[in-house]
Parts: sequence; structure tokens; C-alpha cells
Amino acid sequence: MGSGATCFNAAQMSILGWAAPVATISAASLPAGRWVTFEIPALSANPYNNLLVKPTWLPNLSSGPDARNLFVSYRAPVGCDKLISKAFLGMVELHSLILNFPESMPFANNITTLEAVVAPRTIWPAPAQRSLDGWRLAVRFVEQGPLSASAPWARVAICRYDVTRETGRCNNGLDDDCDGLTDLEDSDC
Ligand SMILES: [Ca+2]
Ligand SMILES: [Ca+2]
Repeated sequence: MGSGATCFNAAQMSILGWAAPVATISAASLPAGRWVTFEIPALSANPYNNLLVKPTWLPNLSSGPDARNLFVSYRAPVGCDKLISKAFLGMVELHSLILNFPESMPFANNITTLEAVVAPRTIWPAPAQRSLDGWRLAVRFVEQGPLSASAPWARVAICRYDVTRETGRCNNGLDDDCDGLTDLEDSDC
């Protein structure tokens, strides 16, 4: 593919049994409108390296033919990622894995999709791109340790939303649209 020597992505590594989640997230552990923060090591620095998101708040993505999980990981230039492309270096990545790919299809259970690349100190998706289609999930890349460390790390916060604007929910203590601004901090209020 010409991308140089890099690790498999977090979803692929998990299929292979080479990676395990730091935390597994579902509706039960992620109430809507609340940011939950995790520290994750670089994908190549530790086998326990990803956040595994099971979108149980979305019936269409948690069961049936479209069921899929989301893997959140951090890429830094150590180990098998020593030569990782600049486009991904120091970035948080989101990969999805379709869970029920028909066995008759080529590459069944081995299709991963890069859903997003999140830069430091940004939130994905951008507030203007909130939609009730898709994951209804926001990922904030809060901060990162030095890329030159032997075990680079990133602090990542995630939040799930059930509205695209905070309007009308301005006094509940929640960041309902997951744009990083709660109640009256939010210009929607
Ligand atoms: Ca609110
Ligand atoms: Ca908000």
C-alpha cells in the first residue's frame, strides 16, 4: 500500500488477539451528556491500548446486520509504528469493525473502517457536524505526553449525545450535545 512499516490498526490487532481494551464502553457506563475521560497508551507501546465502544444506545448498530463496534486508539512513533505516516502520527484514530459480516463474503470479520482522525485539543465531530445519524458519539483529544517517550500516552474523553443542540436543556448539568460546553456555557442556551 506504500504507507511504510506501521502496526495493524486497533480493530485488526483485536481480531488477531494482539490487543485488548483499556476499557469497554456501553450505554451503561456512558450516560448521555457526560464526558468520561481515559488515558490510553500508544497502540504500539502496550497490548492494552484501546477503548472498545459498544454502541448499545443505538439499536441499529448494536444488533443485526449493521452491528459494529468502535475502537479508539492513539498512534505514536514507537515499536511497530516507528515509521507511521505523518497523517496519523500523534493522532487519535477511530476504527469501526462490522460484527456480523456474512461468512460467505470474502474477508468476513476482517473489514475495518477508519471513521475519524482526531487531532490534539479538538473534538470530533465538530459541533456543526452533529447528527443523529451515525454513532451519536463525540471524542475529545484532551492532551498527550511527549511523542519521544518510550511509552507515549493520550488523554481522551468521550461523550454520547441524543440531541444535536443544547437548546431547551440548559439547566440539567449535562453537556447534552457533547460540544464541550454545558448548559449556559453553550451558545445554544
Ligand atoms: Ca444541558
Ligand atoms: Ca453543549
